[in-house]
Amino acid sequence: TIPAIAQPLSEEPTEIASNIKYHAHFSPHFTPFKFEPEQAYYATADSVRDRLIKQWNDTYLHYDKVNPKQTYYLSMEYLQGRTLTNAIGNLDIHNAYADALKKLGHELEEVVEQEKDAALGNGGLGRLASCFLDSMATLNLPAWGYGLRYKYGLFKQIITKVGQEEGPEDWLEKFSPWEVVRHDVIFPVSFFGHVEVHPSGSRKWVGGEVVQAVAYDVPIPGYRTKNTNSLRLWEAKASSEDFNLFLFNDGQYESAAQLHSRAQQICAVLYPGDATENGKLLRLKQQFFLCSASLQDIIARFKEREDGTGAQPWSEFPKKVAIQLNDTHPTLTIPELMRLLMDDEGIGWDDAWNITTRTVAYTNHTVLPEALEKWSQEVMWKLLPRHMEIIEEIDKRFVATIMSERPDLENKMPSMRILDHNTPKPVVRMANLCVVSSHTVNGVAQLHSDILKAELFADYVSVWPTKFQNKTNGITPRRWIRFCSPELSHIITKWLKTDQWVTNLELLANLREFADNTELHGEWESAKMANKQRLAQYILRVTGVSINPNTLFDIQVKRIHEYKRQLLNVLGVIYRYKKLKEMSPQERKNTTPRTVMIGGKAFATYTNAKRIVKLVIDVGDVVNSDPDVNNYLKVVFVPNYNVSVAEMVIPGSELSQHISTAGMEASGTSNMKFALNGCLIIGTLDGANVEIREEIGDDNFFLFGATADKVPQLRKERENGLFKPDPRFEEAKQFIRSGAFGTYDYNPLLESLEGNMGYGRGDYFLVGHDFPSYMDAQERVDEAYKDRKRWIKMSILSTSGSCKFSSDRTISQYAKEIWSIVECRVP
Ligand code: 26R
Repeated sequence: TIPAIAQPLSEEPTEIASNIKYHAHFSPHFTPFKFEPEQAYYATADSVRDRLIKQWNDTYLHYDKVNPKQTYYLSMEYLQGRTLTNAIGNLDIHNAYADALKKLGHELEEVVEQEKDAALGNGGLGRLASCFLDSMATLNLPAWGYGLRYKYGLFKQIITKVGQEEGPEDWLEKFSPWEVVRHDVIFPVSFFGHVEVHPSGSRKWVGGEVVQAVAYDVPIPGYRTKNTNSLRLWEAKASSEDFNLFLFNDGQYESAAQLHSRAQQICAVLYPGDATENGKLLRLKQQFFLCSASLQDIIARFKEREDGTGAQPWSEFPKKVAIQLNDTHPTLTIPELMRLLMDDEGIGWDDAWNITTRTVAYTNHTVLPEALEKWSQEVMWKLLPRHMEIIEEIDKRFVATIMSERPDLENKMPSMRILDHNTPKPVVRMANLCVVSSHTVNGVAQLHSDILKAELFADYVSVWPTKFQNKTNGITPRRWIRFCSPELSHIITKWLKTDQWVTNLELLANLREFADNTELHGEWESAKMANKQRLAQYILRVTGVSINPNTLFDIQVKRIHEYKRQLLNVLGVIYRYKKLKEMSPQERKNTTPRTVMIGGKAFATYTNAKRIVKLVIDVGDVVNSDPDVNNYLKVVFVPNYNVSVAEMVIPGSELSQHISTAGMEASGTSNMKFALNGCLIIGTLDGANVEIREEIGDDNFFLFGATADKVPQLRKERENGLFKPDPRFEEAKQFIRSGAFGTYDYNPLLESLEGNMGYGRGDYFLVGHDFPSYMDAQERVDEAYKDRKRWIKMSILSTSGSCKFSSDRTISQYAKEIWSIVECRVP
C-alpha cells in the first residue's frame, strides 16, 4: 500500500509514523521493501529535516528583515558528531519520534546508532566550535558558522596487535541527510597568478587557478526556540568550462580532467599531513579557500541588506559584521578583506584597515610552540601574491607606528613583527598578524589568558593593554548531559522541580542543598550504575574485555599527546599492578577495585604518541588475563574515540584524568563534561581545571603536581642534574624494562623521560617530578571511593558546581564583550 501524504509538522506519534513511512517510500535512498534500522534512520532523518527547514527559512527571513549585526564564526574544524538525537531533542519531539518508531517496529536507540559521526575536526578546538553553534542558536543570536566540507574527516582508528592503524573515515559514504546543497550560492576562489598595476596606481590580482566554492548548509536548531542558524560548509569544484573535451576526445582522460581533480583535492581531507611541501601547500589552499569564499558571502549579504543600490556606506560594515577567527587557521581573512575592500571596492588603505580591524577578533587555543602557525613567505608569494603585498604593508606600517610611538620597544621588534626574515626560511607568523589586526584577542581559560598576557603576547599588551580578554570555554548542556544522560537529567529535573536548568545552568547550584539527602543518593547512584552498565556492554562489544560495573571506572579520553601525559597514567597503572601482584590474596581484598580506560587518537606521524597507545594495549593484555589481579584491576584501550563514544563514556565514568603538565593545556573541555556528569577529577592546576576546582570546591577535586609558575624552574633543575626520582617511579619504569609487558621496544618512550632535556626529551613534561604526588592523589581517590556516602556527595557537588561551564555563558560573554550583538528571536 502507498503511505498517506506526509504531515510534516504534526506531533502525533501516529502521524509521525506515517510521515516516516512516506519518506521511506517517496524519498527512497534504498531499494524498496526493506525497512531495517538503516532505512528507518534515513527516513526518520528526512522527516525531521522537513521540520527543521520550516524554522530555518523563517529564521533567515526574520534576520533579513531585522538586519541586525551578525557574527560569523570561521573555523577550519567542526566536530558535530551525530545529529538525529540532538535535532529531535532541541525540537522537543524526542518522545513522539520514539513512539512513532515503536509503531514501526523499531527502537529509537537502535535507529540513531545508524548515523555516522561528522568528524570534521581533530579534538577540542573543533568540538568547541560545535558547542558554540548550539549555544548561539539557543540564545537566538544571529550567527553563522563557516567551515569546509571535507570528504574524509578525522581518520578512523583501528587497534591491532601492532597498535594504532589509520583508516579513512568516509562519513559521506551513503550521504548525509543533514546538509542542503545550495546550487545558487557559489563563489570563485583564485590561487597563484600575478598582480597587475594600473596606471592609476590601483592594483589587481589576476589569479592563475580558479576554483568554485559551493555552499552546503547544515541547520543548527536552538533548544526549544524557533531560531535555526546555519553552518555553511564550502566544497570545492572546478567549473564545467575547465573540462577539456578536446583532450578527452583525444583519449587523454586524466589530463582532460586535471583541473577537476585539482579542485577536488582541496576538500578531500581534514588535515593533510604537512610533512611534505605539497601537504603544506594544500593546507594553505584550504585555509584561503575558507576565508575567501566566506568573505565573498558575507559581503554579498551586507550589500544585499544595506540598500541594494551599490553605493555602500562601508563604515557600516563593522556595525553589521563580527568575524571570529577560531585560532590562526583562518588568518588569511585579514589580507583578503583588505584586498576586497581596496582592490574591488576602491577603498583607501586607512579606511580599509579601520573596517578590517573593527570587524575581526582572534581566539588563541594553544601556547605549544609547534602549533603556532608559520607559513613560508616563498610559498605565500607564489600562492597569494597580492596578499603577501598587503601583509608586507601591514608589517611595515606596524613597525613604523611602534617606532614612532614606542621607541623603547626597538629591541622587541624582531619578535613582534609579522614577517620573520631570520629563520632559515623567511616566514609569516600568523599569530602576530592576528594580534596586530584584531580588535580583540582572547584565551580560552583564565590561566591560559594570563599566560598569553604574561608571556606569548606580553610585548603587545604594553602597546594595547585593553585588547586582551579571557573567555573561559564551555560545553553545551544539551548534548553533554540532557541527551547523553537522560537518567541523571530526570533526577535533576525532579529535585529542582524544573527543567529550566537545561538553558540556565546556574540553577544546578540549587542541587547543593540536597547533597546529603539519602533519597537523592539512592537515585543518583542507580542512574550512575545504569550508565556504567551501558558503558560496560559497549566495552565488551568493541574490545571483547568484560569489565565489572562494581569497580571504580577511571577514564582518560582525549587526543594522545605527550603534554597530556597519558604516560603518567600508564606508569601509575603499572605501579598499581606490580603492588597488587606482590600482595597476599587477603591484602588485595582491601584495595579499591578499578577499571582504567584510556582512549584517544594519535596523529598518524607522531611516533611517541603511537608508542603510548601500544603500551596501554600491552599492559591491558597482561593485566586483564592475570587471574591474581584481574578482579582488582583491568586496563582497557577504548578504540576510535569520537563524539559518539564520548557520549557513552562520559556519563558512565566516576573518575576522570586531566593531568597535563601545568601551563600546557589551554583549557580542556572534556573536564567540564565529566564534572557536569558527576564524575570526579584527578588533575593538575592547568587550563580550566583551575576554575572547575574553584567552583566545585577543593575537597571535591583530587589535586596533584607542579603549578605552572614552577615549571620553568623545575626544568632547569632537571637539566642541572638536581632531580631525585621517587623510587616508585624508578620501579614502574624498571618493570617495563624487565619485559613484563612483552617484547615491543619501549626504550624510546622510557628515554623520553630520561637523558638530556630538550623538547620531548629529558622528561620535558615533568612526568618524573609529578609522579609521587600523582600516586598520593590516587591513594586519596581509593580511600574516598570506599566511603560510598562521601563519594556520592562529591559526585552531586560536582554536577551542582558545574554552572559556570555552560557554553551559553561563554557565548553570552563573546556576544556582549567582543561581538556587540544582541538576540534576534524569531517570533
Ligand atoms: C596548526 C596545527 C599544527 C594545529 C595545531 C593544534 C592545528 C590544530 C591544533 C589544535 C589546537 C589548536 C586545539 O585543539 N587546541 C585545544 O583547544 C581547545 C578549545 O579551546 C582547548 O580546550 C584545548 O586545551 C586546546 O588544546
